[in-house]
Amino acid sequence: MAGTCKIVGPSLANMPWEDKPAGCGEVMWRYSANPIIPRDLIPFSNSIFNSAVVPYKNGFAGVFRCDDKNRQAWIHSGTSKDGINFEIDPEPIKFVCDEPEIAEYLEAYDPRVCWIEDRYYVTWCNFYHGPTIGMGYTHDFKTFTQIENAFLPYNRNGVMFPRKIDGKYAMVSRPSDTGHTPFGDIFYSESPDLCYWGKHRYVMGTSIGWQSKKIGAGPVPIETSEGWLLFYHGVLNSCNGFVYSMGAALLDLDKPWKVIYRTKPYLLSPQTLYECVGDVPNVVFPCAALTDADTGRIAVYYGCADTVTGVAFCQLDELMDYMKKHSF
Ligand code: BMA
Repeated sequence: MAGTCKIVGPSLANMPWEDKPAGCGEVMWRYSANPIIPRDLIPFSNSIFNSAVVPYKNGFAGVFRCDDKNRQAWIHSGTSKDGINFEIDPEPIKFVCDEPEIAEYLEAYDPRVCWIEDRYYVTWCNFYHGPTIGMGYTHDFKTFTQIENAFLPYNRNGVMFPRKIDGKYAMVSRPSDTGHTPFGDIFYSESPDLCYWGKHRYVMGTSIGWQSKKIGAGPVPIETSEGWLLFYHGVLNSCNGFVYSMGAALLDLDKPWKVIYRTKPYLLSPQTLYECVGDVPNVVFPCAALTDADTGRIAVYYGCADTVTGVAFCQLDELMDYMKKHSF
């Protein structure tokens, strides 16, 4: 059961969950039947990976990155009764948008979904003369409305906070470049209206080892009694290419650009066959988390080797203890 640090949010008794296997000494453990979404779940997909899942009605819904057999990236809507078995719309999301200037797009990838007040906001890596943060919202995962891109190109990994902070919408993002971006730090920005973003603050940058090349925010930050829990990806530039792993940081509740803890070791790195072998080998890329406030249970959805989707679990108390012992 939950201990001293509490998740601030609703209970989620029906969340997909498995207890830690006997003998597992890690803070995070994988779902036993990973990957949960195969690359070919819909007819024209090459791969289904960096995707976002949220609680919806009595089950779950989400926005999924599906690269097609032209090898173009699109985002698709989907639903699930149990958070493990998904039905994904074979057609990409077509946003309703009254601004033709931004409505045409070449690709869309790495979605995050965030419930704020009365709707689900979607952020994704959009193309507007280079990668930037696309934004839209839905009430029902059927009709999606596109609003203004949050930032100028080049930017990736735009992740909203699930409530206003100091009266403003809040987002973390990772300014980047046109290509595979051999650098990258996380910044915080705020907006009064989801159109104009500013008051940019530096949150954290690269560090040693697994997070030495670039970092980027993962799932929507989880509000806890001790701070915002942010899972993020970190990249190592090995002699065989980039290696993407997952860590976590705890950010100040009122000033989220202030980092309280940050894991020095990774929490999950590519070690299984489906994480090490695929279209882009050695990638663990978290994009969503489900939480149960009653028990402190957390399920993280992550892309595996840019090919399939997996789930890993942890317990808030155990993670907090670990972060306190293994932070910079
Ligand atoms: C990043 C993004 C992700 C991808 C990762 C590993 O730059 O493009 O979509 O999962 O690279 O290839």
